[in-house]
Amino acid sequence: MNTLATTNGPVGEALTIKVNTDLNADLHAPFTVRYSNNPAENIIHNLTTIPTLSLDVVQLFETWQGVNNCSTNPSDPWQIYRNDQYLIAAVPAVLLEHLLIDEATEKAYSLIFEQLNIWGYPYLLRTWNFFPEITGDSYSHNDNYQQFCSGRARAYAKMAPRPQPYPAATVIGTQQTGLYIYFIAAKKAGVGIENSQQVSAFEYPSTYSQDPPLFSRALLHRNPTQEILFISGTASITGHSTQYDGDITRQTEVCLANIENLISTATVEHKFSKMALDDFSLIKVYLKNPNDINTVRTHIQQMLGPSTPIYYLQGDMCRSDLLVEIEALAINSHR
Ligand code: 3EB
Repeated sequence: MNTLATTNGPVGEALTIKVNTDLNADLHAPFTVRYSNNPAENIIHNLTTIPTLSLDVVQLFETWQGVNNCSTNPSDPWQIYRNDQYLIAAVPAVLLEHLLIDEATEKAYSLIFEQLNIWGYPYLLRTWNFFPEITGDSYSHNDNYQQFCSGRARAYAKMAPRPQPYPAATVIGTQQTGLYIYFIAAKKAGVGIENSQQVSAFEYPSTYSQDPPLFSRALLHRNPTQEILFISGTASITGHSTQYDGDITRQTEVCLANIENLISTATVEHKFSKMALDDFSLIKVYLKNPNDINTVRTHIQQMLGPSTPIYYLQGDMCRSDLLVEIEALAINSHR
Protein backbone atom coordinates (compact mmCIF):
# COMPACT_ATOMS: atom_id res chain seq x y z
CA MET A 1 0.00 0.00 0.00
CA ASN A 2 1.21 3.52 -0.75
CA THR A 3 1.13 5.85 2.15
CA LEU A 4 1.51 9.60 2.05
CA ALA A 5 4.57 9.19 4.23
CA THR A 6 6.44 7.85 1.20
CA THR A 7 5.85 10.97 -0.91
CA ASN A 8 7.33 14.43 -0.51
CA GLY A 9 5.15 16.48 -2.82
CA PRO A 10 2.86 19.16 -1.44
CA VAL A 11 -0.33 17.75 -0.02
CA GLY A 12 -3.06 20.01 1.25
CA GLU A 13 -6.65 19.72 2.28
CA ALA A 14 -9.45 17.36 1.46
CA LEU A 15 -11.92 18.07 -1.33
CA THR A 16 -15.24 19.25 0.03
CA ILE A 17 -18.34 18.74 -2.08
CA LYS A 18 -20.89 21.44 -1.38
CA VAL A 19 -24.34 22.31 -2.52
CA ASN A 20 -25.25 25.94 -2.88
CA THR A 21 -28.98 26.29 -2.48
CA ASP A 22 -30.70 29.54 -3.16
CA LEU A 23 -34.11 29.55 -1.55
CA ASN A 24 -35.28 32.24 -3.93
CA ALA A 25 -34.43 30.20 -7.01
CA ASP A 26 -37.19 28.15 -8.54
CA LEU A 27 -36.87 24.54 -9.57
CA HIS A 28 -35.91 25.57 -13.10
CA ALA A 29 -32.61 27.24 -12.33
CA PRO A 30 -29.76 25.84 -14.40
CA PHE A 31 -27.72 23.07 -12.86
CA THR A 32 -24.09 24.06 -12.71
CA VAL A 33 -20.95 23.41 -10.77
CA ARG A 34 -18.45 25.92 -9.50
CA TYR A 35 -14.92 25.18 -8.47
CA SER A 36 -13.05 27.51 -6.22
CA ASN A 37 -11.07 27.75 -3.08
CA ASN A 38 -13.77 29.92 -1.55
CA PRO A 39 -17.01 28.67 -0.16
CA ALA A 40 -19.83 29.91 -2.39
CA GLU A 41 -22.49 32.48 -1.58
CA ASN A 42 -26.06 31.80 -0.50
CA ILE A 43 -26.80 28.81 1.65
CA ILE A 44 -24.12 26.18 1.64
CA HIS A 45 -24.71 22.60 2.57
CA ASN A 46 -21.94 20.08 2.95
CA LEU A 47 -22.70 17.11 0.76
CA THR A 48 -19.59 15.18 1.72
CA THR A 49 -15.87 15.63 2.29
CA ILE A 50 -13.71 13.26 0.31
CA PRO A 51 -10.41 12.34 1.94
CA THR A 52 -8.53 12.74 -1.33
CA LEU A 53 -6.03 15.48 -0.80
CA SER A 54 -5.51 18.61 -2.82
CA LEU A 55 -2.07 18.92 -4.37
CA ASP A 56 -2.46 22.69 -4.52
CA VAL A 57 -2.24 23.01 -0.73
CA VAL A 58 -5.48 24.95 -0.54
CA GLN A 59 -8.85 23.67 0.41
CA LEU A 60 -10.89 23.00 -2.68
CA PHE A 61 -14.63 23.31 -2.98
CA GLU A 62 -16.73 21.67 -5.63
CA THR A 63 -20.01 23.50 -5.36
CA TRP A 64 -23.09 22.31 -7.22
CA GLN A 65 -25.64 25.03 -7.87
CA GLY A 66 -29.21 25.23 -9.06
CA VAL A 67 -30.61 22.60 -6.72
CA ASN A 68 -32.51 22.88 -3.46
CA ASN A 69 -32.57 20.79 -0.33
CA CYS A 70 -35.72 18.72 -0.23
CA SER A 71 -35.04 16.50 2.75
CA THR A 72 -37.99 17.12 5.05
CA ASN A 73 -36.48 15.81 8.24
CA PRO A 74 -32.99 16.96 9.24
CA SER A 75 -32.46 13.68 11.09
CA ASP A 76 -33.03 11.73 7.86
CA PRO A 77 -29.60 10.28 6.99
CA TRP A 78 -30.31 11.06 3.33
CA GLN A 79 -29.88 14.72 2.53
CA ILE A 80 -30.83 15.20 -1.10
CA TYR A 81 -30.70 18.24 -3.35
CA ARG A 82 -32.74 18.52 -6.51
CA ASN A 83 -34.30 20.65 -9.18
CA ASP A 84 -36.88 19.70 -11.79
CA GLN A 85 -34.32 17.58 -13.69
CA TYR A 86 -31.49 16.49 -11.41
CA LEU A 87 -30.80 15.15 -7.97
CA ILE A 88 -27.47 15.10 -6.16
CA ALA A 89 -26.75 13.24 -2.93
CA ALA A 90 -24.10 11.32 -1.03
CA VAL A 91 -24.65 7.89 0.46
CA PRO A 92 -24.86 8.46 4.23
CA ALA A 93 -21.71 7.08 5.83
CA VAL A 94 -23.66 5.80 8.84
CA LEU A 95 -25.37 3.25 6.61
CA LEU A 96 -22.03 1.73 5.51
CA GLU A 97 -20.22 1.35 8.82
CA HIS A 98 -18.69 -1.99 9.89
CA LEU A 99 -19.00 -3.61 6.48
CA LEU A 100 -16.39 -5.14 4.19
CA ILE A 101 -15.83 -3.20 0.99
CA ASP A 102 -17.92 -5.53 -1.21
CA GLU A 103 -20.77 -5.56 1.30
CA ALA A 104 -20.63 -1.79 1.73
CA THR A 105 -20.65 -1.27 -2.05
CA GLU A 106 -23.51 -3.69 -2.61
CA LYS A 107 -25.52 -2.02 0.12
CA ALA A 108 -24.70 1.48 -1.13
CA TYR A 109 -25.78 0.77 -4.71
CA SER A 110 -28.85 -1.19 -3.62
CA LEU A 111 -29.90 1.78 -1.49
CA ILE A 112 -29.17 4.21 -4.33
CA PHE A 113 -31.37 2.30 -6.79
CA GLU A 114 -34.14 1.87 -4.22
CA GLN A 115 -34.08 5.52 -3.20
CA LEU A 116 -33.87 6.89 -6.75
CA ASN A 117 -37.13 5.13 -7.57
CA ILE A 118 -38.76 6.51 -4.43
CA TRP A 119 -37.53 10.03 -5.15
CA GLY A 120 -38.60 9.87 -8.81
CA TYR A 121 -35.13 10.37 -10.34
CA PRO A 122 -34.59 6.80 -11.56
CA TYR A 123 -31.67 7.38 -13.93
CA LEU A 124 -28.20 7.30 -12.41
CA LEU A 125 -25.93 9.57 -14.51
CA ARG A 126 -22.69 10.01 -12.60
CA THR A 127 -21.03 8.45 -9.56
CA TRP A 128 -17.85 9.23 -7.61
CA ASN A 129 -16.47 6.45 -5.42
CA PHE A 130 -13.57 6.58 -2.93
CA PHE A 131 -12.15 3.96 -0.58
CA PRO A 132 -8.73 2.96 0.81
CA GLU A 133 -6.21 0.35 -0.30
CA ILE A 134 -7.73 0.21 -3.74
CA THR A 135 -5.17 -2.23 -5.05
CA GLY A 136 -2.25 -4.40 -4.04
CA ASP A 137 0.90 -4.76 -6.10
CA SER A 138 -0.66 -7.01 -8.73
CA TYR A 139 -4.12 -7.91 -9.96
CA SER A 140 -5.66 -10.05 -7.27
CA HIS A 141 -9.21 -11.13 -6.81
CA ASN A 142 -9.05 -9.94 -3.26
CA ASP A 143 -8.03 -6.36 -3.73
CA ASN A 144 -10.49 -3.70 -2.74
CA TYR A 145 -11.18 -2.59 -6.32
CA GLN A 146 -12.20 -6.13 -7.26
CA GLN A 147 -14.36 -6.34 -4.16
CA PHE A 148 -15.92 -3.00 -5.10
CA CYS A 149 -16.68 -4.23 -8.64
CA SER A 150 -18.27 -7.40 -7.25
CA GLY A 151 -20.45 -5.52 -4.78
CA ARG A 152 -21.58 -3.08 -7.47
CA ALA A 153 -22.33 -5.94 -9.89
CA ARG A 154 -24.36 -7.76 -7.23
CA ALA A 155 -26.44 -4.65 -6.57
CA TYR A 156 -27.09 -4.30 -10.31
CA ALA A 157 -28.04 -7.97 -10.62
CA LYS A 158 -30.34 -7.80 -7.63
CA MET A 159 -31.92 -4.41 -8.19
CA ALA A 160 -31.92 -4.46 -12.02
CA PRO A 161 -32.55 -0.76 -12.58
CA ARG A 162 -34.81 -0.09 -15.54
CA PRO A 163 -32.93 -0.27 -18.86
CA GLN A 164 -30.41 2.55 -18.85
CA PRO A 165 -26.77 3.10 -19.69
CA TYR A 166 -24.31 2.59 -16.88
CA PRO A 167 -23.38 5.91 -15.27
CA ALA A 168 -20.12 7.70 -15.88
CA ALA A 169 -17.92 7.00 -12.86
CA THR A 170 -14.77 7.78 -10.95
CA VAL A 171 -13.21 5.26 -8.58
CA ILE A 172 -10.22 6.47 -6.59
CA GLY A 173 -8.18 5.01 -3.75
CA THR A 174 -7.77 7.15 -0.63
CA GLN A 175 -5.40 7.06 2.32
CA GLN A 176 -8.17 6.96 4.92
CA THR A 177 -10.80 4.47 5.93
CA GLY A 178 -14.38 4.57 4.71
CA LEU A 179 -16.34 4.26 1.48
CA TYR A 180 -17.50 7.61 0.10
CA ILE A 181 -19.98 7.73 -2.75
CA TYR A 182 -21.78 10.73 -4.18
CA PHE A 183 -23.88 10.76 -7.30
CA ILE A 184 -26.10 12.64 -9.72
CA ALA A 185 -29.36 11.19 -11.00
CA ALA A 186 -32.05 12.48 -13.33
CA LYS A 187 -35.70 12.12 -14.21
CA LYS A 188 -34.80 11.31 -17.80
CA ALA A 189 -32.21 8.90 -19.16
CA GLY A 190 -28.91 9.96 -20.66
CA VAL A 191 -26.91 8.37 -23.45
CA GLY A 192 -23.87 6.23 -22.69
CA ILE A 193 -20.81 6.96 -24.80
CA GLU A 194 -17.95 4.52 -25.31
CA ASN A 195 -14.43 5.10 -26.63
CA SER A 196 -13.50 3.29 -29.85
CA GLN A 197 -9.88 3.11 -28.59
CA GLN A 198 -10.88 1.23 -25.44
CA VAL A 199 -12.73 -1.97 -24.71
CA SER A 200 -15.86 -0.98 -22.80
CA ALA A 201 -15.15 -1.51 -19.11
CA PHE A 202 -18.29 -3.64 -18.73
CA GLU A 203 -16.75 -5.97 -21.35
CA TYR A 204 -13.23 -6.17 -19.89
CA PRO A 205 -11.78 -9.69 -19.70
CA SER A 206 -12.11 -11.19 -16.24
CA THR A 207 -8.34 -10.96 -15.66
CA TYR A 208 -8.94 -7.44 -14.27
CA SER A 209 -11.88 -8.19 -12.05
CA GLN A 210 -14.04 -11.20 -11.37
CA ASP A 211 -17.13 -9.09 -12.00
CA PRO A 212 -16.92 -6.37 -14.65
CA PRO A 213 -16.65 -2.65 -13.84
CA LEU A 214 -20.13 -1.35 -14.59
CA PHE A 215 -19.66 2.18 -15.90
CA SER A 216 -19.83 4.07 -19.19
CA ARG A 217 -16.80 5.98 -20.48
CA ALA A 218 -18.99 9.08 -20.68
CA LEU A 219 -22.61 9.97 -20.28
CA LEU A 220 -24.40 12.69 -22.22
CA HIS A 221 -27.53 14.18 -20.71
CA ARG A 222 -29.80 16.80 -22.22
CA ASN A 223 -32.39 18.98 -20.55
CA PRO A 224 -34.45 21.76 -22.17
CA THR A 225 -31.72 24.37 -21.70
CA GLN A 226 -28.45 22.48 -21.33
CA GLU A 227 -26.40 19.55 -22.50
CA ILE A 228 -24.10 17.99 -19.96
CA LEU A 229 -21.25 15.64 -20.78
CA PHE A 230 -19.94 13.69 -17.81
CA ILE A 231 -16.60 12.06 -18.65
CA SER A 232 -15.57 9.21 -16.37
CA GLY A 233 -12.21 8.95 -14.69
CA THR A 234 -10.03 8.25 -17.72
CA ALA A 235 -6.73 6.42 -17.51
CA SER A 236 -3.85 5.41 -19.74
CA ILE A 237 -5.64 2.36 -21.10
CA THR A 238 -5.91 1.38 -24.75
CA GLY A 239 -7.96 -1.68 -25.61
CA HIS A 240 -8.01 -3.09 -22.12
CA SER A 241 -4.28 -2.76 -21.44
CA THR A 242 -2.39 -0.17 -19.41
CA GLN A 243 -0.07 1.91 -21.59
CA TYR A 244 3.34 3.33 -20.58
CA ASP A 245 3.95 1.72 -17.22
CA GLY A 246 6.04 4.17 -15.18
CA ASP A 247 5.90 7.09 -17.69
CA ILE A 248 3.77 9.89 -16.27
CA THR A 249 4.01 12.14 -19.35
CA ARG A 250 2.98 9.44 -21.81
CA GLN A 251 0.20 8.26 -19.49
CA THR A 252 -1.15 11.82 -19.30
CA GLU A 253 -1.14 12.01 -23.11
CA VAL A 254 -3.12 8.78 -23.42
CA CYS A 255 -5.67 10.05 -20.87
CA LEU A 256 -6.17 13.25 -22.87
CA ALA A 257 -6.34 11.37 -26.19
CA ASN A 258 -9.03 9.13 -24.70
CA ILE A 259 -10.97 12.18 -23.53
CA GLU A 260 -10.68 13.76 -26.98
CA ASN A 261 -12.00 10.57 -28.53
CA LEU A 262 -15.05 10.68 -26.22
CA ILE A 263 -15.78 14.31 -27.11
CA SER A 264 -15.52 13.62 -30.81
CA THR A 265 -17.79 10.57 -30.50
CA ALA A 266 -20.32 12.68 -28.59
CA THR A 267 -20.13 15.36 -31.29
CA VAL A 268 -20.19 13.12 -34.36
CA GLU A 269 -22.64 10.46 -33.16
CA HIS A 270 -24.82 12.36 -30.69
CA LYS A 271 -24.80 15.96 -31.94
CA PHE A 272 -23.04 17.24 -28.84
CA SER A 273 -21.96 20.86 -29.47
CA LYS A 274 -18.52 21.17 -30.96
CA MET A 275 -16.08 21.95 -28.21
CA ALA A 276 -12.38 22.27 -27.68
CA LEU A 277 -10.45 20.70 -24.85
CA ASP A 278 -10.33 24.10 -23.14
CA ASP A 279 -14.13 24.49 -22.98
CA PHE A 280 -14.50 22.18 -20.00
CA SER A 281 -16.33 23.39 -16.92
CA LEU A 282 -13.82 21.41 -14.96
CA ILE A 283 -11.05 18.89 -15.14
CA LYS A 284 -9.99 16.86 -12.13
CA VAL A 285 -6.60 15.18 -12.24
CA TYR A 286 -5.82 12.44 -9.74
CA LEU A 287 -2.13 11.64 -9.27
CA LYS A 288 -0.81 8.60 -7.49
CA ASN A 289 2.49 10.35 -6.78
CA PRO A 290 2.20 13.99 -5.67
CA ASN A 291 5.73 14.54 -6.99
CA ASP A 292 4.42 14.22 -10.55
CA ILE A 293 2.34 17.39 -10.28
CA ASN A 294 4.78 19.78 -11.97
CA THR A 295 5.37 17.48 -14.92
CA VAL A 296 1.65 16.90 -15.40
CA ARG A 297 0.65 20.52 -14.86
CA THR A 298 3.12 21.80 -17.44
CA HIS A 299 1.96 19.25 -19.95
CA ILE A 300 -1.79 19.71 -19.39
CA GLN A 301 -1.62 23.51 -19.43
CA GLN A 302 0.06 23.40 -22.83
CA MET A 303 -2.81 21.33 -24.15
CA LEU A 304 -5.75 22.95 -22.37
CA GLY A 305 -4.81 26.58 -22.04
CA PRO A 306 -5.00 28.67 -18.86
CA SER A 307 -8.78 29.21 -18.59
CA THR A 308 -9.93 25.71 -17.71
CA PRO A 309 -10.38 25.06 -13.99
CA ILE A 310 -8.16 22.10 -13.18
CA TYR A 311 -7.97 20.45 -9.79
CA TYR A 312 -5.03 18.27 -8.84
CA LEU A 313 -5.73 15.68 -6.19
CA GLN A 314 -3.82 12.79 -4.73
CA GLY A 315 -5.48 9.49 -5.51
CA ASP A 316 -4.59 5.89 -6.12
CA MET A 317 -5.82 4.18 -9.28
CA CYS A 318 -7.55 0.83 -9.55
CA ARG A 319 -4.55 -0.76 -11.29
CA SER A 320 -1.14 -0.63 -9.65
CA ASP A 321 0.53 0.40 -12.96
CA LEU A 322 -1.60 3.52 -13.46
CA LEU A 323 -0.14 6.84 -12.31
CA VAL A 324 -2.79 9.34 -13.37
CA GLU A 325 -6.51 9.53 -14.01
CA ILE A 326 -8.43 12.48 -15.43
CA GLU A 327 -12.17 13.20 -15.26
CA ALA A 328 -13.95 16.01 -17.04
CA LEU A 329 -17.27 17.78 -17.14
CA ALA A 330 -18.70 19.98 -19.88
CA ILE A 331 -21.94 21.92 -19.50
CA ASN A 332 -23.27 23.82 -22.52
CA SER A 333 -26.30 26.08 -22.34
CA HIS A 334 -28.62 26.44 -25.33
CA ARG A 335 -30.18 29.70 -24.21
C1 3EB B 1 -10.44 2.08 -16.33
O1 3EB B 1 -10.60 2.68 -17.39
C2 3EB B 1 -9.84 2.87 -15.21
O2 3EB B 1 -14.89 0.93 -11.92
O3 3EB B 1 -16.29 2.61 -12.09
C3 3EB B 1 -12.16 4.48 -14.12
C4 3EB B 1 -13.43 5.00 -13.89
C5 3EB B 1 -11.87 3.21 -13.72
C6 3EB B 1 -14.42 4.22 -13.27
C7 3EB B 1 -15.15 2.10 -12.25
C8 3EB B 1 -12.84 2.42 -13.10
C9 3EB B 1 -14.10 2.93 -12.88
O4 3EB B 1 -10.70 0.88 -16.19
C10 3EB B 1 -10.51 2.63 -13.91
